Amino acid sequence: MTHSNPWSLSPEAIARFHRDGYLVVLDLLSSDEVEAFLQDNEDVFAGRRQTGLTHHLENETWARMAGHPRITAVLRALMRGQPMCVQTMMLAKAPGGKGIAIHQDGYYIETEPDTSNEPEIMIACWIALDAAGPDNGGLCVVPGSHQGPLLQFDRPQDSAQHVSWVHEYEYRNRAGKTWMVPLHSAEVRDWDPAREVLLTVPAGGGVFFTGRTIHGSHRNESPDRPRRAFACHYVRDGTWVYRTDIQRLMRV
Ligand SMILES: O=C(O)CCC(=O)C(=O)O
Repeated sequence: MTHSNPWSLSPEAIARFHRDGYLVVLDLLSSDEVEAFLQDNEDVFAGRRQTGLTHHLENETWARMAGHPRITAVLRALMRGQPMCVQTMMLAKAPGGKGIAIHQDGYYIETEPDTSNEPEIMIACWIALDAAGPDNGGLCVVPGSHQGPLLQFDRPQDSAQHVSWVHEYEYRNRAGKTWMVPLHSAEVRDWDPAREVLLTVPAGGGVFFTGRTIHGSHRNESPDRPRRAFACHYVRDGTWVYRTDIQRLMRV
């Protein structure tokens, strides 16, 4: 973890990100910023406002959060280029709520070039809006997993722990050719659970991880503590995203 000023990441923090495939920044947002964002999204948590993956393109608060100067300063340092926001997600997990099986984002967001040579051309920023840890379904990562390939995957194996879905997406290449690709919720096959690190992140803290880093979350086992998080995924400018539903990138 780093306690350094996230406006200017230390060379050690940057090196740790490239070694481990993730970096926790404890003080990404102030408590006032977290509170204001939670309040602004009360109707989302109450189910009165629907939000798709591109809600930041129509909602100013989400756009401002995706382009928050602290987040973009960290991204620029880690990505070594101009970040472009691909998608944004509110990940609210009430007590008892299921997690997202352990996966690599490069499977859901295929790009050209892909993430094999430089995993950091795709980076997620996952922001804890509540203190998040092992008991309430916090984020987990497999350190160093970004240095390997995109792995084989199955459907999530434990339906009590993890959500499951199937969806067909339209893809379009740079030349304009389109085709359909069925995707499903994925769980990496044959991974070693002993390598999983269950992160503890305070509200306002963020986790940055690459498109290859194995990560996910488990069920919220807490009786009374929600785990609300906001996740933004970015690619380096010039990277092609194949899925047409998230192809309109936002410069941040
Ligand atoms: O918050 C979670 O449960 C998992 C988040 C995730 O998989 C992601 O942001 O890519």
